[in-house]
Amino acid sequence: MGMVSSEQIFDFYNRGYIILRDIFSVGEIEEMRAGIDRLQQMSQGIETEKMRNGSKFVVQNGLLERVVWAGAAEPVLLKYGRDLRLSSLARQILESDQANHLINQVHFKLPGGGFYPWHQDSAHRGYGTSDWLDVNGKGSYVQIVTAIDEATMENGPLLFIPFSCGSGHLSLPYDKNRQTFSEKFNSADAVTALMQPGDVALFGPYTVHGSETNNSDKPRRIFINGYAFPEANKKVYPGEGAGELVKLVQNQ
Ligand SMILES: O=C(O)CCC(=O)C(=O)O
Repeated sequence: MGMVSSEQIFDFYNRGYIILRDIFSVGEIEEMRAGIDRLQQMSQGIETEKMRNGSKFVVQNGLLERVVWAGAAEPVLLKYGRDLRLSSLARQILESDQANHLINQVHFKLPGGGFYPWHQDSAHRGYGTSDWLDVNGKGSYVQIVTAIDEATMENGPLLFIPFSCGSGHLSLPYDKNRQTFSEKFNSADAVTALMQPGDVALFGPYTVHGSETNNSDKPRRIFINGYAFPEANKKVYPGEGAGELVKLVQNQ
């Protein structure tokens, strides 16, 4: 028995994303949030980008934007990034009993910050370069987003374009500070992922997604883990231990 049904796996590959409710308990989210708060403390004094305690801290316009390979500086985040539930989900989606753990990252989306233009994660993985090969022909990658704070209409929730994954990699233009316009998808189709703390969204590398600026007065934090099918990735990711080949164990 797995974490998701065959219908959910179909949706993942067809619509491009699925959202699972209540995967982590209130207590577990509290533990993650405490680690994330400590990361924010650790970021003091950083103006742009800096490696600290094995993680990479990225600050934009005076706001902490993300911590890359967060589990090096805060091992509790590596523990949860490799939690049996996430590992089991990655195993079912990738149909593999091992994967490279490429992403273990926190997005802070502090008030006034956190805009992400429409994009496909295949571009970030290096699709079309020697860094990346879609070895299983189905994307070879799963992005798993755990909501730490409630995602509301005001605080820049994740937005997905359903079925945008159908044509594979779209070579969309990408400028972090500017919205992406393309005739290859219709932004009017966007679906808002309203999530509660402990909910988890899963999507593939070809799903067009993005998010707007946080217009609320509280952070909208998410914890992201990305797993790649073995041999798909050749890129060296920043962070001590990033990219390790791990066993994907099935949740009983
Ligand atoms: O934090 C966000 O809203 C954007 C997340 C994202 O683009 C991703 O996980 O690939």
